[in-house]
Amino acid sequence: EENHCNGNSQSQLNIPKIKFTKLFINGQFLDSVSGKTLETIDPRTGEVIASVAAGDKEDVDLAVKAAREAFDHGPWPRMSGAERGRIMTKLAELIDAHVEELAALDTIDAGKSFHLGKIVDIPGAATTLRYYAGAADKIHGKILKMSRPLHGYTLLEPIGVVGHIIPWNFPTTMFWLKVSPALAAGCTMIVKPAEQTPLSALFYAHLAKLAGIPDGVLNVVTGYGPTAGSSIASHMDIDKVSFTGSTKVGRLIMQAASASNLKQVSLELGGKSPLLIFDDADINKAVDLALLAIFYNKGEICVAGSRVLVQEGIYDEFVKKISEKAKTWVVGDPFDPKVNYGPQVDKKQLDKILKYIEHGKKEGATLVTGGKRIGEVGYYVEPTIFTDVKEDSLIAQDEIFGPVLSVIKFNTIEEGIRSANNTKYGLAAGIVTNNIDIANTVSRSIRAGTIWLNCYFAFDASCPFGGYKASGFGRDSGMQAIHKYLQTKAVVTPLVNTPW
Ligand code: TXE
Repeated sequence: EENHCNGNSQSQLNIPKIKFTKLFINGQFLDSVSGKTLETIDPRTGEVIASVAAGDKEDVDLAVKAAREAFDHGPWPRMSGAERGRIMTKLAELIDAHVEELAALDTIDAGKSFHLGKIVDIPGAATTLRYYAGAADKIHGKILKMSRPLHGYTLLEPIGVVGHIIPWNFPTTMFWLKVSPALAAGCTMIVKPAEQTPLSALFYAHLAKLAGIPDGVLNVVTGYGPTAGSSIASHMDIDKVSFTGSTKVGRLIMQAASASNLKQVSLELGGKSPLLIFDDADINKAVDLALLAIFYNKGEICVAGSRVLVQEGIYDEFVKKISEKAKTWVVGDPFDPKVNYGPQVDKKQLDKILKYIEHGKKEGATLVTGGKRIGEVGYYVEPTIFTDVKEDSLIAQDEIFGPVLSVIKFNTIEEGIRSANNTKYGLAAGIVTNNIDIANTVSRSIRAGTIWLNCYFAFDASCPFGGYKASGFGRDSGMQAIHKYLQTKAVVTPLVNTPW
């Protein structure tokens, strides 16, 4: 238990000066029309960091007007892809120049590790931007091979005004995974960050202006989901909404899109991703991978390996080792480089996690380590592991979105596959084995958008990312993501002497 320290020591020292708290519309920082604000909270202490403008329908309307004007008449969709790429590359350089400050904003806003922010999240955002900057001048249609004497070709055109609604668990990564391909495609956009984590998004708006992104191309409307968020989903002049968040809100977004202007929708939703560990695995490596898969970012990650399925032959030894090793994970102030993870994002998530832990106990699973809140200040939860979990129980089916692992036993390969697929979700899966036949068979048999073989969280800008089943549809990341923000136009003309 000595590894679990409370996170409120010296917390005030690490709070950077908050420079941007207003909506960013048409290249200007503005108060909300209503004058309303929302308070963003430091999850290390529960204290208010800053009051940020709370946008609502009127503000979304202004942002959409600016984005529509920029799309219909502005330079962004009309300039060459190479020129868009040049500006995006400049923006990536500005992000690199502000790594510490940006990482600190995400740490105080979301309780994320400052160290990982500096080496993963923030530089990763610049990498994403550069990837799409390089793609911006390689977007083109095809010549068609027609069966009649016709000449046909396709044009890929930007889809128009995009609304991005993003969550709080990766404020930086999510922002750039959505914004970068949309910028490359020549779209204009409105981003609504989560109400828990508005700070870095506003800083990015400022950097975008410095880099030379024209006014109206990238607007940021901070605010709550049912007000600002739903105004985006039901707006009559937004052409596409790209959402990452809960399955519950994903359904609302689709309904709103359907009931308004039939805007296109892509959804990246929850998960209950399995990590399958086979008898032949190196058990120590498997234990470390399983711990990383569930406890990275305090379990607040859509692809968390929240179900570890272990084959019978190594099950007992695995359980013994993982419950011991979990105790070496250090929970505390996310600014401390020795700390593995910090507080959950807010009181609501903390309460949700603790409720599921109680459920797990009642359902008869064995709690082998953790299970409690740490301290009374901040929203810290112990690394928690349940074993002998029944695959149909609530803790094995619901997305807990916290540091709570279910360990489940399986016998044959077929049973492992069946158990892995026994979920409404299909975002990711991990497989640990050195047997190539098992690796290939299981990879093909699991209905999920990403399979990590002998690794986990192996993300890359070039790698398509998204869900099967109730984890949503559409792909962020990779070249596929650009096509979310494009549409195809076919142009056809008769060849000379074609009888028409
Ligand atoms: O998500 P919401 P919450 C899951 C995770 C978590 C649970 C609840 O299980 O515990 O969802 O989290 C905006 N119209 N994930 O309540 O509400 C909201 O303002 C339009 C997994 O925070 O879905 C925010 O910007 N927008 C997920 C965004 O939706 C609305 C990451 C996400 O918030 C809206 C986050 C509405 N009616 C949570 N209501 C992942 N896939 O990684 C809310 N929003």
